[in-house]
Amino acid sequence: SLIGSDRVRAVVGLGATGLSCVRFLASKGIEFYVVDSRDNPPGLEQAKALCPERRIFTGDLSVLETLGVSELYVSPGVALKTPVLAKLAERGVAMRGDIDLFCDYVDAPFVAITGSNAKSTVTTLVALLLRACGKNAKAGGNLGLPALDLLSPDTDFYVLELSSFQLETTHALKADLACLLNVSEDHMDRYDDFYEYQRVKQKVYRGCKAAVCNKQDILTAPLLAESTPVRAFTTKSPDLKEFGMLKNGDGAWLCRGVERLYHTSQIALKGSHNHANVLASLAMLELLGIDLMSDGIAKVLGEFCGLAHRCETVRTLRNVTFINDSKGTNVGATLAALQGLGSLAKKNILLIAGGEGKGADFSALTKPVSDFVRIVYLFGKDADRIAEILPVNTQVKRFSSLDDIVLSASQEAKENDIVLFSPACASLDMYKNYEVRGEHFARLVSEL
Ligand code: UMA
Ligand code: ADP
Repeated sequence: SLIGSDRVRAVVGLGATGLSCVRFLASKGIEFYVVDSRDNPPGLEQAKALCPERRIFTGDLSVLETLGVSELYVSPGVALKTPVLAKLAERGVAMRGDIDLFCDYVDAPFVAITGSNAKSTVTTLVALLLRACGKNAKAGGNLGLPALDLLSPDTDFYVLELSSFQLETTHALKADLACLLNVSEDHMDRYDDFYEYQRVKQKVYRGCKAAVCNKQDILTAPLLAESTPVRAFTTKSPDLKEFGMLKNGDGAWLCRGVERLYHTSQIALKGSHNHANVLASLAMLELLGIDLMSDGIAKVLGEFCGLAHRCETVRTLRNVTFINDSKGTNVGATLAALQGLGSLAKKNILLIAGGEGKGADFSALTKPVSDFVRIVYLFGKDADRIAEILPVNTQVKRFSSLDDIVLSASQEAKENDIVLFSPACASLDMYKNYEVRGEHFARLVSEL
């Protein structure tokens, strides 16, 4: 029925997502147009090999108004509020995305993971844990490999990281297991207000068969039929059936109810925010019917120390630890880094922040900065906006480049200090992406 000739389809955007849609539709023998607002989008040459050139339009989206389209596959980087798209939606044109298309065709169980932060870490960890238990698990989505490119026979589980942009264009997700990790402000340049963003994040639960939510974040609570199994995780002591932590000695036990599963000393990921991530992953595995105490799981937990640019220790020099958290592109991530690594007694963090703030409200940082940070170094487009919310007794230094900041921080750091690069902002004002920014920081630190 998807090959009906009554439907006129167009792929909007020719980046990673658009190309995956092009490949997929072409492989099914379905005809489509391709439109991108850029003159020379990244996927143009590859698209030309799969779609007649007369059906490809670049440089402007308004051509869509003349093509008689009924169904669009809109890339996540293109806002549905773009005037041409808004106008077409009003006329009844379906605004779909690659994930919607994935859901039409997927024939193995899939896990959908979203949240303002920790998506990539948890998606990767869940896939690693499933593989350690002998399952053929494929991970992708916002993580990098587009969802449609994952589809292949013999897959036991698909593990998808979904962004709010992808959820906007997904109408019938119906995941076998859905998880909303946390909700804090992000991408406020794409949403009218925080409520709109929250509503989009909640779409991950739509029609799901089982769910995992964060007990410490009410905005993640799902509204589901009583019969749908739900597991909650918390970094505090858990109730029956919940996943949580019980303090023990220098660390704590990760528990299911009162049952002790793993001690924090057995877990390579550090920081309480990362313990929350492990608990969320274990809760998901349980709902997928996996034995949580297998050797494979213990091995992965003992080895996986996180992805690059996420609270990654890049060097310890004269007893000063330099941490690259360039993926801290919003307030929630920097908050977690400060709470996860900070110590009230020591107040030993030198925080480097700034960049493109995406219209965020930075005020949630006032308290943790006051609690854990001795000096704040600011740079980038929204440095002034961050400066406004800093506590009056905090030393603040402003620089135009990261080079000068790293030099200054290395001179001012004392033994046992942590120099934390967690910008709370996107990188796009000064860098190609967060990775290039993080590599710049790591290089500067290595040259000290
Ligand atoms: N663009 C145009 N005109 C167009 C189409 C796109 O100017 O017609 C611009 C967009 O505004 C954006 C850029 O092109 O600046 C890329 O957008 P895209 O939709 O083509 O992106 P893809 O290459 O398809 O990559 C997307 C995700 N990107 C975004 O959501 C912006 C990737 O997540 C994801 O890995 C990939 O699909 C595969 O699923 C990246 C990301 O930054 C890592 N995600 C955001 C985040 O994590 O915060 C949501
Ligand atoms: P996402 O894919 O959602 O951006 P990542 O795993 O890439 O998530 O991590 C993004 C940022 O969030 C990093 O700065 C990381 O240190 C931080 N982070 C990791 N776990 C958590 C958590 N549980 N709560 C808040 N922030 C977190």
